Amino acid sequence: MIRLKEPFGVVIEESGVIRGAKKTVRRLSDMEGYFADEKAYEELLAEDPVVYEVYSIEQEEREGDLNFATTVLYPGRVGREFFFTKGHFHARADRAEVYHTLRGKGGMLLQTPEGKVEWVPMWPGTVVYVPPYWAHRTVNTGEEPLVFLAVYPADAGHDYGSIREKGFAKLVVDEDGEVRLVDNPRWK
Ligand code: S6P
Ligand code: ZN
Repeated sequence: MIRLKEPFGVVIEESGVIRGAKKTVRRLSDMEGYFADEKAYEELLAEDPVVYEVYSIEQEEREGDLNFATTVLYPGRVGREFFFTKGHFHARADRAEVYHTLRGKGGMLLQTPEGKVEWVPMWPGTVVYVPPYWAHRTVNTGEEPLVFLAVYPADAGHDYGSIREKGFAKLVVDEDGEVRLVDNPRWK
């Protein structure tokens, strides 16, 4: 017998908060080794700013079901590098995802397992399709929080390992007020 779930609706507040959702906070201190400029990282650690918050509504890990979550990614930089989310492959790497940008300005860095990188700009109204097998990280290149809604399979899971070790092949940096993608010296 199939056990039917009850449908529901939630409100995404102007700020991106979903009340009653599971809240995950990522401070700078949770992101050791992620930013290229280690000296700038150590300096900013004194403040230990919140880099992003995630408000997620998740189901049991079952094929066919869906999770969704908002992310509030704050503006800021570590050295020249803009604040970003950790970034991950899905544990089930063939699971896709869709992002809908609600507020702010930035973009998504996507990368294949071989290291091919794409940059997709994000601003309110844009929808980004994350194909199966692509790692994904969002970057706030603006002055306001970047807020987006992600919808992803309930059995997708997260695989942070290789991104934590090597990062993405490109860094997103501020070069005299311009947003630039430059080679990541740590990428091998
Ligand atoms: C989940 C989806 C997002 C991110 C969130 C935080 O598949 O991609 O909800 O989890 O933006 O990023 P990260 O890389 O720390 O999970
Ligand atoms: Zn994802």
